[in-house]
Amino acid sequence: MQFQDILYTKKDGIATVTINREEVRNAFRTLTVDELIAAFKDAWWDRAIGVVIFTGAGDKAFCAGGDQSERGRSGYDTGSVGHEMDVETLHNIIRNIPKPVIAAVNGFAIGGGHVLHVLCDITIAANTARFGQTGPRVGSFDAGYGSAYLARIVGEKKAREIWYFCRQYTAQEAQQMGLVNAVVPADKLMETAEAWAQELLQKSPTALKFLKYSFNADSAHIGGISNMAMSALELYYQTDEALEGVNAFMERRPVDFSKFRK
Ligand code: 2NE
Repeated sequence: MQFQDILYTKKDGIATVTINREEVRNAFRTLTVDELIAAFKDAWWDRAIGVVIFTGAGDKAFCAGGDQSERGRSGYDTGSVGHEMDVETLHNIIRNIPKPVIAAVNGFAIGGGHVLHVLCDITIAANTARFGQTGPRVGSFDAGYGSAYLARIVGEKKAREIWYFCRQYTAQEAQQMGLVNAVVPADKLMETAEAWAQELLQKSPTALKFLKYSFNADSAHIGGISNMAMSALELYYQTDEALEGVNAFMERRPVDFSKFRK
């Protein structure tokens, strides 16, 4: 398969999906999301594949979320793809692919990039990784899986802190709050992810599939919240308030939301 924004390889039962936009800390644009969906679909149907590893190119970032240079009043630029950014389908495919997905977080997992690792079955972090949400700072939110499912993992208080304050957390802090399964030296990240994947390949694929689906079933109602949240986000992006957030980031200036307080 030919891709522009991602790398996709398959070897010894493991599919590796890599966001390849290092120059923007692996932020995703509309095309990136489409390519990620295509790669996950391929891994879904390939009977030789038992586990997917999801990572980012380089040593700085797993993913810095949506590409803010492509964001305007009508949301993310449709680019060459011709339709709106379909993050919701990407979230659903990571959740529903009947095979474990391991996030190998090699740097920043921030904003929508943080949500992507949260949705993976397992997260292994480099000791250099940093985690956090930025929505309320850049005029965005992911009030579906990004918030409600995150709260299941780290608890309500911590999830609210993560979203409201937009702080960054180290890999060690992330492990303490149950957000990652293991922290390893950066130069051992991929070999550790592959070793965990190999271990999973020794297990019954059908048992793993039913376990994944049973874990999912317990939080499936969050899908409805996601539908609502993504639709609300489209409307929010049209406002001056949301534009102030993205413009401040792109102009490298402090953000000023004071006039939007009600
Ligand atoms: C990721 C982070 C913390 C990295 O900081 P640092 O200091 O290591 O790098 P720097 O200088 O900020 O970034 C390096 C280059 O990458 C670009 C920057 O503009 C910069 O470009 P140049 O100055 O070299 O030309 N870059 C980084 N992230 C980008 C992004 N998301 N879009 C476009 N360009 C980006 C720091 O860069 C950071 O905080 N990035 C922004 C994170 C963010 O706010 N993401 C969007 C959240 S909203 C979202 O993802 C979303 C959603 O909420 C709902 C649906 C869909 C998406």
